[in-house]
Amino acid sequence: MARKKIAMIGSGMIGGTLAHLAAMKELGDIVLFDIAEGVPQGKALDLAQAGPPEGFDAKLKGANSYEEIAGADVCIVTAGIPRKPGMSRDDLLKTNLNVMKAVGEGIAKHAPDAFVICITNPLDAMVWALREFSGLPHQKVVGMAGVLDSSRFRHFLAEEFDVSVEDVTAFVLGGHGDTMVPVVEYSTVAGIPIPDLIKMGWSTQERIDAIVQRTRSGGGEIVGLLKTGSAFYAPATSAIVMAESYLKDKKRLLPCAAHLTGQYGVDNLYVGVPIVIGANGVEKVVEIELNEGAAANFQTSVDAVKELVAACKGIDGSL
Ligand code: TXD
Repeated sequence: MARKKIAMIGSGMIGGTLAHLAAMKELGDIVLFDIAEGVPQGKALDLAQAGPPEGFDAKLKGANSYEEIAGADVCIVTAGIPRKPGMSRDDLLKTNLNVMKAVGEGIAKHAPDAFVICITNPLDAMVWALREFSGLPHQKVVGMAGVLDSSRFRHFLAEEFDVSVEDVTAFVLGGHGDTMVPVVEYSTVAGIPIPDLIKMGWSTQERIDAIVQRTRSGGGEIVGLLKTGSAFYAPATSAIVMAESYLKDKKRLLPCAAHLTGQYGVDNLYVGVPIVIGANGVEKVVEIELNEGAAANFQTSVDAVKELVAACKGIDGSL
């Protein structure tokens, strides 16, 4: 069986980490693409030299031309500028929208059969725009945010309950950002829902509320600490989980920004919902029942995404 080809569009902090993880997991041969000259080539060479001690076989190549991504099975897009301290995700809109245009056209021309995972912020608007610019089928273009947001939630919950992260499942819906909706009722420790754990005295509503709040501003907390740039280890790992589910047809049920066509009462918008990712891309959008509070929060989140998409249309008349 020939090796798969994975293209990282953007070879910055997340792009480099993605390449490292993909190589370590032997998901395929890797192309690191960037507009910065030397950076993708340098990272590719450095990572290739990590192969012998680790024992992975993967070809790594750096590129400044889209021709090099030809025939990629998966493209993971991080191209753009990251959020700086004090900068909101929405400030990034204009610059990154232009980047999505170039990337969308490059993928359409050279890797039209790829499964595309967008990471660039503001995520829900960028993945929508990337899909529009690329013209790829909607089920082949998704955004990564929910896996990361739910990982943050799981981490905080595992710490709170002093149990393994493996046994904590968590659900986060909605847009990436301050309007994300962590669903406490669907979050569990080994199947025991959090509200039951509160009744059992494992935690209190106040402490869980604080964890929810910390999850919502999880990205900002890291930006504030790093001062130059944003989180990259957990975002890269989260996107690799999605890529792996596609490449291995694992059919994992993951919260991702997916194109909705009426589900949750939303039409033609990318919002974070549970989906099944398999060999066909998005194979199912899972519509779970939301309680009143979660439904209201979800709506706020949808409205925020709608606003961003409207702003994109205002900036680029072709959208
Ligand atoms: O959950 C999530 N979705 C996110 C999103 C979590 C964390 C960070 N998130 C966003 O990912 C962040 O706000 C950024 O928009 C992206 C990428 O973050 P990263 O930390 O990797 O940013 P870097 O290190 O600045 O890398 C971006 C690279 C950099 O090397 C630029 O030279 C390159 O993108 N770049 C381009 N590459 C190709 N084509 C174009 N046009 C281009 N413009 C910049």
